Amino acid sequence: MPDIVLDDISSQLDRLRTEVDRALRHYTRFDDGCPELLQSAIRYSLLAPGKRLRPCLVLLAAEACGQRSTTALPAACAVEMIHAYSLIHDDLPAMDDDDMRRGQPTCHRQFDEATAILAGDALLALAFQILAKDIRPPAVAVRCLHELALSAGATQLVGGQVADLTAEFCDLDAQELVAIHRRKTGAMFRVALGLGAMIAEAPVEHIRALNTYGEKLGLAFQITDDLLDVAGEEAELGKRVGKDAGHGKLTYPGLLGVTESRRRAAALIQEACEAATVIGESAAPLLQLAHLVLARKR
Ligand code: GRG
Repeated sequence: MPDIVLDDISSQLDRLRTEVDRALRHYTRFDDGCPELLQSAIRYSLLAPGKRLRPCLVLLAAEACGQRSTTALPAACAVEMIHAYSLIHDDLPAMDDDDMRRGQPTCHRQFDEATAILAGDALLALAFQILAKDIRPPAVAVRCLHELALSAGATQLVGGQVADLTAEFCDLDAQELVAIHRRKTGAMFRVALGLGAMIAEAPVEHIRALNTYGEKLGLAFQITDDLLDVAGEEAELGKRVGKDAGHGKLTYPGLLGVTESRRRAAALIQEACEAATVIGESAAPLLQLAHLVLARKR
């Protein structure tokens, strides 16, 4: 893919990220009633410099289906809030026990464990509040609420996290690993695309196509994440580490090797792009973004 195309999507993403960050700041300006400590912890984690990939996917899906991105901005923020809550909780001592996130101390390190748990809880609730309040018409809002609740809930994000924790130090096969990541990472990507398409009131086959694109992109994203971790570990330790030594988590490179993991990521990106072509020319930015994910360095 020529560099110029990836340059185009990169500048489009910069524009969308700016819109998302402005809206996130707006939604976390609590007039009164929110304790100062809680507000600080929410804004500290949510506004930290993440890639904002999932909210950008909401906006790109809406644009691909003929809707202005601003109409989907509340849903983009809701998805980023669910993502931020999941990262705060995932970093807690009871889960991954991480000290750093997005280049800064994790929420529970910067504040304390109780505040981090409660900041995550508040973000989860705020996501649904925003969808209910700011998505129009109400019938579309209800569909979005239902889809996001499903994706963030016991059978998808939370269920995937439980399956991941339960599988620590177990010997999984590739199918089991994919099943975990389909829920843990794939579900939030899939719903990001789905919400954008629903807000644009796209025909059902376009919503389905974008859900497929989102799930495949999410799985590819997870593989590239594992590959970047291995590259980082190699640089640090001078050797390849298949399982995360601290957590006993199995990764794609640990299970399949680096070459096969790269091949799988590329195949998933290809499949994602094929799914999105149903939408037509307006899906071009989504195809470019998929290639950007494959080439990503962070
Ligand atoms: C606690 C319910 C619950 C779920 C946690 C998201 C998650 C599930 C765990 C985070 C750990 C992890 C490595 C998940 C895989 C998905 C992933 C790579 C998340 C990080 O996403 P990025 O890279 O993060 O998009 P930024 O900071 O850029 O938003």
